[in-house]
Amino acid sequence: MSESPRLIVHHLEYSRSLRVLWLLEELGLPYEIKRYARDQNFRAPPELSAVHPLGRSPVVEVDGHVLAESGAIIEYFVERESGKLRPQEHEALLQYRFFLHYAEGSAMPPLLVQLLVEKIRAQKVPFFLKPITGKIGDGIEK
Ligand SMILES: N[C@@H](CCC(=O)N[C@@H](CS)C(=O)NCC(=O)O)C(=O)O
Repeated sequence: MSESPRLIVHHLEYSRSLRVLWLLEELGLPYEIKRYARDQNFRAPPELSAVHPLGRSPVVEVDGHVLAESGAIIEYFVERESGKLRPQEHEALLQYRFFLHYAEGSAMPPLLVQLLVEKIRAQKVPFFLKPITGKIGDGIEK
């Protein structure tokens, strides 16, 4: 009996690599997970940069490649599995492609800005600086 090839998901906690794990579950593909904890600044640890120069998650090792970018990883597996999960009908295919790109292209940037604003607001600063950090947050949010 032949063993299935090794597929490793480099999974950072609280991250987009959940998308890849979800996809692999839907496709029924066996995989291993290497877990990474975020540091005190909520950043990825340096070990991830040793796997891929972007130093971000998700990263997947598969078929002799090291793949990064969640959208590219998703396309790789959908194509590799003979288009499983990709709609055939034209309108549905347009929607599929729209949402694949919408996630990173349009949905994530404002969410990241919101995260940044919340971090600025939560920053511990002397009380007389609070109005200033508040104004910075308001200014970015506009
Ligand atoms: N556009 C990339 C974004 C990758 C990315 O920024 N991942 C975040 C987690 S959701 C990360 O690794 N952050 C840790 C850091 O930047 O230090 C993708 O879709 O894979």
